[in-house]
Amino acid sequence: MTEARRRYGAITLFPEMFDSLTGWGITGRAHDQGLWGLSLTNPRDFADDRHGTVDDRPYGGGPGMVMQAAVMDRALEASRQLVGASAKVVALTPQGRVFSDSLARELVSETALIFVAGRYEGIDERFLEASVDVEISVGDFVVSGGELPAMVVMDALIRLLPGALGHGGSAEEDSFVNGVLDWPHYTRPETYRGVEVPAVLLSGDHGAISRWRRAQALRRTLDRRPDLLCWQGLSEEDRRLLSEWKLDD
Ligand code: 9D3
Repeated sequence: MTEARRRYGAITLFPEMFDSLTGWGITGRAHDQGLWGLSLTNPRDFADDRHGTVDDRPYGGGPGMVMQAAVMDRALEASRQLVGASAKVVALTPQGRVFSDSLARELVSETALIFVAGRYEGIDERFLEASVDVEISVGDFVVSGGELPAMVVMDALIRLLPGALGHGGSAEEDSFVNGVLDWPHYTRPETYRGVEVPAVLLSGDHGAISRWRRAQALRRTLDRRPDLLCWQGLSEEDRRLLSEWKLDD
């Protein structure tokens, strides 16, 4: 049994932004290979009036505008026609569950997903309550709309599709999976601005190189992201590498 093609939909006032996902890099190649497809729906096409109005002033007052529930529901109905009636609906909102590797692994198991990207101050809560399965935030910072967050989430899912990374890569080796950051990388020249590549990497001793890389990864995780380090997951060898901490390398 081969993995089913993923069908993704996006509801957005700026559908052209998603060209960067279909057109470039790993996600673009996976798209060309037919691993995933994207259907775009613009709420503007489902406005009540001839001007394409999709927003209105917030009840209770205050700044900004709110995307109307009825417009969003008509756009969602149209997207379901394209993506499939059973698609789960993901809205990108600053109030959502913070995105993570584990949420990516949950979502990639869905064959069909519709991503709703808001603009202005947000989307009418009645649409979110009635029609959205999960709200996702990409972190505790503010961006100008849901499009870039939707593309971040979609990129993370597409990388997990079998075949998307080609032969060189494995999604299992990526950081956050095993709770350890990457080790430092070097390429030619051997000396750059007076800084030499660590000698062990030129030694040809593959055992020593593996131990050095693992030690660097563990130390950098402890140093920069101690919240990630999963102590129970460490081997005896890992514990020894960490205890041999030296300031000079
Ligand atoms: C004054 C309250 N602001 C909420 C934090 C208003 C507001 C700012 C920015 C409302 C919406 C937005 C647009 N951002 C998103 O739609 C968004 C987002 C984000 O800003 N940060 C992290 N994840 C996400 S997902 C969607």
